[in-house]
Amino acid sequence: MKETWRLVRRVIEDGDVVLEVVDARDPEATRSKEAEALAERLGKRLLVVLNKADLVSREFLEKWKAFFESAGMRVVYISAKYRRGTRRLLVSIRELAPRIPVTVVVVGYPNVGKSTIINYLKGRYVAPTSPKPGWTRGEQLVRAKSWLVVLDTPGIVKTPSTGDLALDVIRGLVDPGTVDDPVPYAYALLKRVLTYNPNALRETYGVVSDVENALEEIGRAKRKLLKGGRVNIDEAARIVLRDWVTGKLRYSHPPPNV
Ligand SMILES: Nc1nc2c(ncn2[C@@H]2O[C@H](COP(=O)(O)OP(=O)(O)OP(=O)(O)O)[C@@H](O)[C@H]2O)c(=O)[nH]1
Ligand SMILES: [Mg+2]
Repeated sequence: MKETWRLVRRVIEDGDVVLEVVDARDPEATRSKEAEALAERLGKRLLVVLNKADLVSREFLEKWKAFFESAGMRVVYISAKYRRGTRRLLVSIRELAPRIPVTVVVVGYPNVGKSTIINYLKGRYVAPTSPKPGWTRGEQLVRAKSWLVVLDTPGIVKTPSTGDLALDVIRGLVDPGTVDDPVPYAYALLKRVLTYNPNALRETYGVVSDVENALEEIGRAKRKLLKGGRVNIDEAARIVLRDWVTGKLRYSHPPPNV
Protein backbone atom coordinates (compact mmCIF):
# COMPACT_ATOMS: atom_id res chain seq x y z
CA MET A 1 0.00 0.00 0.00
CA LYS A 2 2.68 2.51 1.13
CA GLU A 3 4.77 1.23 -1.74
CA THR A 4 2.00 2.06 -4.24
CA TRP A 5 1.78 5.65 -3.09
CA ARG A 6 5.55 6.01 -3.05
CA LEU A 7 5.50 4.97 -6.68
CA VAL A 8 2.67 7.34 -7.60
CA ARG A 9 4.50 10.11 -5.76
CA ARG A 10 7.72 9.42 -7.60
CA VAL A 11 6.13 9.49 -11.05
CA ILE A 12 4.20 12.66 -10.23
CA GLU A 13 7.43 14.27 -9.07
CA ASP A 14 8.92 13.55 -12.48
CA GLY A 15 6.18 15.33 -14.42
CA ASP A 16 5.17 18.91 -15.16
CA VAL A 17 1.50 18.12 -15.62
CA VAL A 18 -0.56 15.27 -14.14
CA LEU A 19 -3.24 13.81 -16.34
CA GLU A 20 -5.75 12.03 -14.15
CA VAL A 21 -7.79 9.63 -16.25
CA VAL A 22 -11.21 8.55 -14.99
CA ASP A 23 -14.02 6.46 -16.46
CA ALA A 24 -16.79 8.78 -17.70
CA ARG A 25 -19.38 6.22 -16.66
CA ASP A 26 -18.51 6.84 -13.03
CA PRO A 27 -16.02 9.69 -12.53
CA GLU A 28 -16.44 10.02 -8.78
CA ALA A 29 -15.74 6.32 -8.19
CA THR A 30 -12.74 6.23 -10.51
CA ARG A 31 -11.00 9.43 -9.48
CA SER A 32 -8.21 9.19 -6.97
CA LYS A 33 -8.38 12.01 -4.47
CA GLU A 34 -5.05 10.82 -3.05
CA ALA A 35 -3.35 11.27 -6.42
CA GLU A 36 -5.01 14.67 -6.82
CA ALA A 37 -3.79 15.74 -3.39
CA LEU A 38 -0.28 14.53 -4.20
CA ALA A 39 -0.25 16.56 -7.40
CA GLU A 40 -1.36 19.61 -5.49
CA ARG A 41 1.20 19.10 -2.72
CA LEU A 42 3.99 18.67 -5.24
CA GLY A 43 2.91 21.82 -7.09
CA LYS A 44 1.95 20.01 -10.30
CA ARG A 45 -0.85 21.14 -12.56
CA LEU A 46 -3.69 18.66 -12.84
CA LEU A 47 -5.92 17.89 -15.79
CA VAL A 48 -8.85 15.53 -15.24
CA VAL A 49 -9.74 13.47 -18.32
CA LEU A 50 -13.16 11.85 -18.46
CA ASN A 51 -12.37 9.02 -20.86
CA LYS A 52 -14.74 6.55 -22.54
CA ALA A 53 -17.04 9.49 -23.29
CA ASP A 54 -18.55 7.37 -26.05
CA LEU A 55 -20.32 5.32 -23.36
CA VAL A 56 -22.13 8.30 -21.82
CA SER A 57 -24.52 10.99 -23.09
CA ARG A 58 -23.23 14.48 -23.74
CA GLU A 59 -25.65 15.81 -21.16
CA PHE A 60 -23.90 13.81 -18.43
CA LEU A 61 -20.46 14.75 -19.68
CA GLU A 62 -21.34 18.43 -19.52
CA LYS A 63 -22.71 18.04 -16.01
CA TRP A 64 -19.54 16.34 -14.85
CA LYS A 65 -17.43 18.97 -16.55
CA ALA A 66 -19.33 21.68 -14.70
CA PHE A 67 -18.94 19.74 -11.45
CA PHE A 68 -15.14 19.54 -11.69
CA GLU A 69 -14.87 23.11 -12.90
CA SER A 70 -16.91 24.33 -9.96
CA ALA A 71 -14.25 22.73 -7.75
CA GLY A 72 -11.64 24.80 -9.61
CA MET A 73 -10.29 21.86 -11.62
CA ARG A 74 -9.39 21.65 -15.29
CA VAL A 75 -11.29 18.92 -17.10
CA VAL A 76 -11.87 17.58 -20.61
CA TYR A 77 -13.93 14.66 -21.83
CA ILE A 78 -12.73 12.45 -24.64
CA SER A 79 -13.12 9.09 -26.25
CA ALA A 80 -9.56 7.90 -26.77
CA LYS A 81 -10.82 4.79 -28.51
CA TYR A 82 -12.87 6.67 -31.10
CA ARG A 83 -10.62 9.73 -31.13
CA ARG A 84 -13.21 12.22 -30.08
CA GLY A 85 -12.42 15.38 -28.12
CA THR A 86 -8.78 14.65 -28.40
CA ARG A 87 -7.92 17.97 -29.98
CA ARG A 88 -9.30 19.67 -26.88
CA LEU A 89 -7.05 17.43 -24.82
CA LEU A 90 -3.97 18.62 -26.69
CA VAL A 91 -5.02 22.26 -26.36
CA SER A 92 -5.54 21.86 -22.60
CA ILE A 93 -2.18 20.18 -22.12
CA ARG A 94 -0.51 22.99 -24.02
CA GLU A 95 -2.26 25.64 -21.97
CA LEU A 96 -1.21 23.97 -18.72
CA ALA A 97 2.38 23.31 -19.77
CA PRO A 98 4.79 25.31 -17.61
CA ARG A 99 7.57 24.62 -20.13
CA ILE A 100 8.14 23.08 -23.56
CA PRO A 101 8.83 20.24 -24.01
CA VAL A 102 6.37 19.33 -21.29
CA THR A 103 6.33 16.01 -19.45
CA VAL A 104 2.84 14.71 -18.75
CA VAL A 105 2.35 11.91 -16.26
CA VAL A 106 -0.75 9.81 -16.90
CA VAL A 107 -2.25 8.32 -13.74
CA GLY A 108 -5.48 6.57 -12.77
CA TYR A 109 -7.01 3.28 -11.79
CA PRO A 110 -6.50 0.23 -14.01
CA ASN A 111 -8.51 -0.01 -17.23
CA VAL A 112 -9.58 3.65 -17.48
CA GLY A 113 -7.71 4.01 -20.78
CA LYS A 114 -4.35 5.55 -19.88
CA SER A 115 -2.37 3.60 -22.47
CA THR A 116 -5.02 4.16 -25.15
CA ILE A 117 -4.72 7.92 -24.60
CA ILE A 118 -0.96 7.72 -24.98
CA ASN A 119 -1.29 5.83 -28.25
CA TYR A 120 -3.67 8.47 -29.50
CA LEU A 121 -1.26 11.26 -28.55
CA LYS A 122 1.60 9.45 -30.25
CA GLY A 123 -0.47 8.61 -33.32
CA ARG A 124 0.47 4.96 -33.25
CA TYR A 125 0.37 1.91 -31.02
CA VAL A 126 3.33 2.19 -28.66
CA ALA A 127 1.75 1.56 -25.24
CA PRO A 128 0.14 -1.89 -24.97
CA THR A 129 -3.57 -1.81 -24.11
CA SER A 130 -5.96 -4.53 -23.00
CA PRO A 131 -9.39 -5.00 -21.50
CA LYS A 132 -7.62 -6.99 -18.78
CA PRO A 133 -7.18 -4.58 -15.83
CA GLY A 134 -3.62 -4.22 -14.62
CA TRP A 135 -2.13 -4.61 -18.09
CA THR A 136 0.57 -1.96 -17.92
CA ARG A 137 3.18 -3.20 -15.46
CA GLY A 138 6.00 -0.69 -15.69
CA GLU A 139 6.41 2.93 -16.58
CA GLN A 140 6.99 3.88 -20.18
CA LEU A 141 8.19 7.24 -21.41
CA VAL A 142 6.88 8.16 -24.86
CA ARG A 143 7.82 11.19 -26.93
CA ALA A 144 4.40 11.85 -28.43
CA LYS A 145 5.11 15.17 -30.17
CA SER A 146 8.11 17.41 -30.48
CA TRP A 147 6.76 19.42 -27.54
CA LEU A 148 5.16 16.60 -25.54
CA VAL A 149 6.59 13.70 -23.55
CA VAL A 150 4.11 11.38 -21.83
CA LEU A 151 4.69 8.84 -19.11
CA ASP A 152 2.44 5.78 -19.05
CA THR A 153 2.09 4.26 -15.58
CA PRO A 154 0.56 1.10 -14.17
CA GLY A 155 -2.94 1.58 -12.78
CA ILE A 156 -3.10 2.42 -9.09
CA VAL A 157 -3.69 -1.22 -8.29
CA LYS A 158 -2.62 -1.93 -4.80
CA THR A 159 -5.40 0.14 -3.33
CA PRO A 160 -7.05 -1.91 -0.62
CA SER A 161 -10.49 -3.27 -1.31
CA THR A 162 -13.01 -0.52 -0.68
CA GLY A 163 -15.26 -3.01 1.09
CA ASP A 164 -17.79 -2.25 -1.63
CA LEU A 165 -17.50 -5.03 -4.20
CA ALA A 166 -19.06 -2.95 -7.00
CA LEU A 167 -16.50 -0.20 -6.46
CA ASP A 168 -13.68 -2.74 -6.55
CA VAL A 169 -14.83 -3.83 -10.01
CA ILE A 170 -15.32 -0.28 -11.25
CA ARG A 171 -11.84 0.65 -10.08
CA GLY A 172 -10.31 -2.18 -12.06
CA LEU A 173 -9.19 -4.10 -8.99
CA VAL A 174 -10.90 -7.31 -10.16
CA ASP A 175 -9.71 -9.36 -13.12
CA PRO A 176 -12.75 -11.15 -14.60
CA GLY A 177 -10.56 -13.95 -15.90
CA THR A 178 -8.82 -14.88 -12.68
CA VAL A 179 -10.99 -13.76 -9.76
CA ASP A 180 -11.76 -16.77 -7.55
CA ASP A 181 -15.44 -16.17 -6.98
CA PRO A 182 -16.88 -13.72 -9.54
CA VAL A 183 -20.49 -14.09 -8.35
CA PRO A 184 -20.58 -11.59 -5.44
CA TYR A 185 -18.70 -9.04 -7.54
CA ALA A 186 -21.02 -9.41 -10.52
CA TYR A 187 -24.06 -9.24 -8.30
CA ALA A 188 -22.87 -6.06 -6.57
CA LEU A 189 -21.92 -4.51 -9.90
CA LEU A 190 -25.31 -5.26 -11.45
CA LYS A 191 -27.03 -3.72 -8.46
CA ARG A 192 -25.10 -0.50 -8.96
CA VAL A 193 -25.57 -0.53 -12.73
CA LEU A 194 -29.34 -1.04 -12.40
CA THR A 195 -29.61 1.77 -9.88
CA TYR A 196 -28.43 4.26 -12.48
CA ASN A 197 -29.56 2.49 -15.65
CA PRO A 198 -32.69 0.41 -15.06
CA ASN A 199 -32.64 -0.68 -18.72
CA ALA A 200 -29.10 -2.09 -18.61
CA LEU A 201 -30.10 -5.76 -18.66
CA ARG A 202 -32.36 -5.32 -21.66
CA GLU A 203 -29.83 -3.15 -23.49
CA THR A 204 -26.88 -5.42 -22.87
CA TYR A 205 -28.35 -8.92 -22.76
CA GLY A 206 -31.89 -8.64 -24.05
CA VAL A 207 -33.24 -10.03 -20.79
CA VAL A 208 -35.88 -8.76 -18.40
CA SER A 209 -35.13 -9.63 -14.81
CA ASP A 210 -34.75 -8.31 -11.30
CA VAL A 211 -31.24 -8.19 -9.90
CA GLU A 212 -31.70 -11.40 -7.86
CA ASN A 213 -32.31 -13.50 -10.96
CA ALA A 214 -30.17 -11.51 -13.37
CA LEU A 215 -27.17 -13.85 -13.48
CA GLU A 216 -29.45 -16.81 -14.07
CA GLU A 217 -31.20 -15.03 -16.96
CA ILE A 218 -27.95 -13.76 -18.46
CA GLY A 219 -26.44 -17.25 -18.30
CA ARG A 220 -29.49 -18.67 -20.01
CA ALA A 221 -29.46 -15.98 -22.72
CA LYS A 222 -25.76 -16.68 -23.32
CA ARG A 223 -26.36 -20.45 -23.22
CA LYS A 224 -23.91 -21.00 -20.41
CA LEU A 225 -25.39 -24.26 -19.25
CA LEU A 226 -23.99 -27.05 -17.13
CA LYS A 227 -24.67 -30.73 -17.73
CA GLY A 228 -28.29 -31.30 -16.85
CA GLY A 229 -29.32 -27.86 -18.09
CA ARG A 230 -28.64 -25.76 -15.00
CA VAL A 231 -27.17 -22.32 -15.66
CA ASN A 232 -23.44 -21.90 -15.06
CA ILE A 233 -23.71 -18.91 -12.72
CA ASP A 234 -19.95 -18.59 -12.35
CA GLU A 235 -19.56 -18.17 -16.13
CA ALA A 236 -22.47 -15.71 -16.28
CA ALA A 237 -20.81 -13.64 -13.55
CA ARG A 238 -17.52 -13.55 -15.47
CA ILE A 239 -19.40 -12.35 -18.56
CA VAL A 240 -20.87 -9.48 -16.55
CA LEU A 241 -17.46 -8.48 -15.16
CA ARG A 242 -15.94 -8.70 -18.63
CA ASP A 243 -18.74 -6.56 -20.07
CA TRP A 244 -17.86 -3.88 -17.57
CA VAL A 245 -14.18 -3.74 -18.54
CA THR A 246 -14.92 -3.87 -22.27
CA GLY A 247 -17.54 -1.13 -21.98
CA LYS A 248 -20.57 -3.16 -23.02
CA LEU A 249 -22.25 -2.58 -19.68
CA ARG A 250 -23.23 1.03 -19.18
CA TYR A 251 -24.65 3.48 -16.76
CA SER A 252 -24.10 7.13 -16.02
CA HIS A 253 -23.47 8.12 -12.46
CA PRO A 254 -24.71 11.68 -11.96
CA PRO A 255 -22.46 14.22 -10.22
CA PRO A 256 -23.23 14.83 -6.55
CA ASN A 257 -26.22 17.14 -6.04
CA VAL A 258 -27.63 16.67 -9.54
N1 LIG B 1 -15.38 2.48 -25.07
C1 LIG B 1 -14.14 2.91 -24.85
N2 LIG B 1 -13.19 2.04 -24.47
C2 LIG B 1 -11.96 2.52 -24.26
C3 LIG B 1 -11.62 3.90 -24.42
N3 LIG B 1 -10.31 4.05 -24.11
C4 LIG B 1 -9.86 2.83 -23.77
N4 LIG B 1 -10.84 1.90 -23.87
C5 LIG B 1 -10.74 0.47 -23.63
O1 LIG B 1 -10.50 0.25 -22.24
C6 LIG B 1 -9.65 -0.88 -22.05
C7 LIG B 1 -8.46 -0.48 -21.20
O2 LIG B 1 -7.65 0.44 -21.93
P1 LIG B 1 -6.11 0.68 -21.55
O3 LIG B 1 -5.66 1.86 -22.33
O4 LIG B 1 -5.35 -0.58 -21.63
O5 LIG B 1 -6.30 1.11 -20.01
P2 LIG B 1 -5.16 1.45 -18.92
O6 LIG B 1 -5.70 2.57 -18.09
O7 LIG B 1 -3.86 1.68 -19.59
O8 LIG B 1 -5.16 0.10 -18.07
P3 LIG B 1 -3.96 -0.53 -17.15
O9 LIG B 1 -2.72 -0.57 -17.96
O10 LIG B 1 -4.50 -1.88 -16.82
O11 LIG B 1 -3.86 0.34 -15.94
C8 LIG B 1 -9.26 -1.36 -23.45
O12 LIG B 1 -10.07 -2.45 -23.80
C9 LIG B 1 -9.54 -0.14 -24.32
O13 LIG B 1 -9.85 -0.48 -25.66
C10 LIG B 1 -12.66 4.79 -24.86
O14 LIG B 1 -12.48 5.99 -25.03
N5 LIG B 1 -13.90 4.23 -25.04
MG1 LIG C 1 -2.09 0.71 -19.41
